[in-house]
Amino acid sequence: MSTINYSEKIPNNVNLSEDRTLQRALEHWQPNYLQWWRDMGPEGSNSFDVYLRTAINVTPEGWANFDYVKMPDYRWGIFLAQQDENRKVNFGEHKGEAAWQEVPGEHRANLRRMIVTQGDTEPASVEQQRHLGLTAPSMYDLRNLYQINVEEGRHLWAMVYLLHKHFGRDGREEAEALLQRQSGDANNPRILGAFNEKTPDWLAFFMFTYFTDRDGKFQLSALAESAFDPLARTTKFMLTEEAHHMFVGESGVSRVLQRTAQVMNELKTDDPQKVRAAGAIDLGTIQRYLNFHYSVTIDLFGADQSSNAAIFYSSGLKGRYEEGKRTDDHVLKGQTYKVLEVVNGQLIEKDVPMLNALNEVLRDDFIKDSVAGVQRWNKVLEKAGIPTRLTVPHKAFNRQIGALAGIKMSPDGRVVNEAEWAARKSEWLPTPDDFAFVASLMGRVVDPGKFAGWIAPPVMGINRQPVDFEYVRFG
Ligand code: BYC
Ligand code: FE
Ligand code: FE
Repeated sequence: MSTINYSEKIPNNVNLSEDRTLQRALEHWQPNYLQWWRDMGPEGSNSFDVYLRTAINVTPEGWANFDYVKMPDYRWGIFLAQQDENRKVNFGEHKGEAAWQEVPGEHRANLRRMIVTQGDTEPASVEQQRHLGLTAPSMYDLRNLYQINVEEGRHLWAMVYLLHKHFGRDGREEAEALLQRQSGDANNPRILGAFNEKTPDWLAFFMFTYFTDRDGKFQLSALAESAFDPLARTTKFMLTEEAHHMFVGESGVSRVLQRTAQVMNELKTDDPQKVRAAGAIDLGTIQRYLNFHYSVTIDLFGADQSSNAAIFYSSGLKGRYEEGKRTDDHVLKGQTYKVLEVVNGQLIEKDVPMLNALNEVLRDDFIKDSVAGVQRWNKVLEKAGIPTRLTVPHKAFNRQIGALAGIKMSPDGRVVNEAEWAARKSEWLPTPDDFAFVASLMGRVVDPGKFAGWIAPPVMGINRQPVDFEYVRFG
């Protein structure tokens, strides 16, 4: 079933009405979700009409419909990619067996944990971005923020559906808990580190959607290989939505750079204070934001050696990025992979069993993908004749998870002592002064076609609409 049924209370393409018990359970969760959206979703936005896309079909061709929607009326629902009746498990110890339509008892706890962890990130990001609408640099950007927020809400629905359908009472309890944990809450925080950090301003938002939504891309790609077919199908569809989130981040940072380069050229200066005085964000601040978001995001891949990761893979729960395109045996027993470790103040590489290093394998795939976009950012500077380049910091910089946690490392990969770290931290990570400066630029600019002074307009609008289209009607 590729077309989505919108006549029901919960839009879906999973024949929800044929399972009354499940339908009732989800309809019971729905008002709690809406209450969470009103309490924790985008601040002050409930009465706005927003030009949003909604899924109408799960095939790659023309799945989206664009129209004005009040966000609390957004048709959040359950959309799984089409089923392949002949799908086989393509990695691990069950390789070659038919994909599972139900959860095998022995993998129940691990699958539930993974689905809960995935689900937890989605509302967390909405909470983190809750206040950004008040300081949007344009109506175009405001609409993109809201689009991302409603889709992250839908990603929560995707995981809650799996919990309700396949995990019984435990699943229903987990679905409630997903609405109760809160980003940054000291007593009941979100599960993963990056999702308890603040997203205080739009530069942070663009870095988050570039780097952290890209963790989403890689984790969802790994889950899209799962032997548990409903998880594979739902994450496959989520990936089609993720592309836009990363686009918002990549193009957002590009536009910031474009504006900064323009100011630097006009004033013929690379002095950060002069750039700031002219109302643009200096390149040093942009690099420090990048360093922060990159390092907290690569922590999301987990410990570099993890027996969980080995079990997830061998038992068929979670594959690698683009598992199907790889030419090895897809079982990986007896193979090794290089991970980093610090011994006597020196960073060394050591070979470990690959199955235990699969978090690191996925992290390295993520790193390659991230670096490519940073090079595209550098093209903006190059074209403007600015010699400075952005770089991603060393993998061991500012890490909190795994063997590299707590090591004092410069962004260019030197192990440094406490004294050097303390002296130079403010060159490497955003400072209170950086945050205060960026915050000082954040004012609400929402007249159609108008843009804040620290960011260039986009090349084109959304859904082939002009850049000065009325993307949000405030009513
Ligand atoms: N912060 O053996 P390890 C997205 C915990 S983003 C705090 O390495 P494992 C999105 C870990 O839970 C995609 N704790 O763990 C983006 C474990 O705890 P317990 C999200 C952490 O299981 C933007 C312990 O440390 N999806 O969709 O191999 C906007 C030992 O670690 C962290 C997923 O992550 C951390 N960073 O790997 C919106 C996919 N890292 O059990 C949405 C599902 C690890 O000892 N999750 N820990 O108490 C997974 O596959 C795995 O849970 C992880 C962790 C890869 C995250
Ligand atoms: Fe998501
Ligand atoms: Fe996303």
